[in-house]
Amino acid sequence: MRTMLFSCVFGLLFAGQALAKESMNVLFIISDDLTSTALSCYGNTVCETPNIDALAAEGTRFTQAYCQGTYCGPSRASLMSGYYPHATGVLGYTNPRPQIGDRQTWSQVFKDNGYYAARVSKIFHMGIPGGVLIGGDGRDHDGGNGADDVHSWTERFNSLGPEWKAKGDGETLEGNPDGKRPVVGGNTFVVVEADGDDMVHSDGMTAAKAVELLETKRDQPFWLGVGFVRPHVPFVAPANYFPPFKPYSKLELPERVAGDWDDTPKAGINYKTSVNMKMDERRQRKAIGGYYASVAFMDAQVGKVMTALRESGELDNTIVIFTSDHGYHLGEHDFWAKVSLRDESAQVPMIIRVPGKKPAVCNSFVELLDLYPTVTSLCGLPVPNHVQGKDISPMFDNPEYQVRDAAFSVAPMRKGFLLRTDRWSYIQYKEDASGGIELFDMDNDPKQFTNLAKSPEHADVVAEMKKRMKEKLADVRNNDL
Ligand SMILES: [Ca+2]
Repeated sequence: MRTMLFSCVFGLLFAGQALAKESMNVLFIISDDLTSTALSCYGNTVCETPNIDALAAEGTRFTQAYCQGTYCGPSRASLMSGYYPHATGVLGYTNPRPQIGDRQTWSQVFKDNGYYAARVSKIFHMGIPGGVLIGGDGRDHDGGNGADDVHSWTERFNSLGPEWKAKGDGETLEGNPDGKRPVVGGNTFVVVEADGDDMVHSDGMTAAKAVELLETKRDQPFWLGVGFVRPHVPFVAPANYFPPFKPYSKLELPERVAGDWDDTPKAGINYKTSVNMKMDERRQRKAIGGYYASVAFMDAQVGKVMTALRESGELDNTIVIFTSDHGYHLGEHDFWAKVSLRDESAQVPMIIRVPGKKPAVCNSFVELLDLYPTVTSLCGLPVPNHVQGKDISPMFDNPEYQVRDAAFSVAPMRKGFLLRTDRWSYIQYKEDASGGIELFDMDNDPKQFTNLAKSPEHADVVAEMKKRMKEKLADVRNNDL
């Protein structure tokens, strides 16, 4: 009996050591406000993103990945906590700790299992640009750490940068029809073609810190979160990233149709439009150019981090994820920025490179919420019961594998809910849909010009999707909180 117990304990210890030595690392790179439509590996022919493309060429690129909230706060709180936004009720710009109590966040599972878990810059919500300028959410609380969760990290690092105050050629595009408004901060469309190099800016510093951490030899495996703040406004990047997009007049605006808004419920008109931003076509084209230059700058920083990972010798022992917290409108329907539940805003780029798996393109529906259980289980760690996402790891062997037939996302600011199936994009405003409904046929109308919600031939589809939405919301709220 005694011998048995001894060998049992010894066996466990030995297994534990073996696990620690063979454990895979995790490198989680998340860009802010990045739409997949701006990446060349997702088909953009103007904005070149060679470093993200290189990662896509070695990993699985997901074409139908969706965020769970279409702006920073709820999306990040959700993917890190493992709960949908309406499960925790974190619908604004805070971290989920008060709601989740002692339940583990994604990185915390790794930290609690002997990993070095660190973040560089924005992983949970952080106000941009205010938080980058002075720290935190721009109101200087929590010692410059914004809506961060201290329990998720072994170490954390912020990258303070000048944002709109960077020296260079700047212009405020939004709310500035007479051109007299100076370059301003806040959530404002501003372009700055900045003097100096990458290291002037937050993302340059973030890449440098990530490189330093990857070069540091340590005994523990790591979970490293690298948060880039571009292409979030202000569109600030070193001037050398702008020439491919100039003159701005050559940039094309997205296809538009007359009367596009006539069948859109009021809540479906995005909070930022060409009209309320007072942006003429010159300013619109420049906004696209400034966004693309910011994407190109961010892509170059991804390249630095990937080079460091390769040179560290750990590439083939590291799961690499690249994604964004939500998408972005670049003038489709005269909408700009996030919040909208149309595909441009709710769908996200997602690339996952798992050592030993063949490169692939996967068209199955996945959600940002799936990262937590998937990566945790791939690393052989226990996935907490509370987690609402699904383990998509079979997709790395079989890209046809499916875990759900619809993706779900919310825009709490508009009381909006999206259920996206292969055929339909169904959006409703308010829980009883009294704020309006949108239904788009994604096979025949992928640009979402014609709202079929009031079409008599589609009454059955609307009724069915409404029922499914009600069930989904009940399911989301059926949890241990
Ligand atoms: Ca964001």
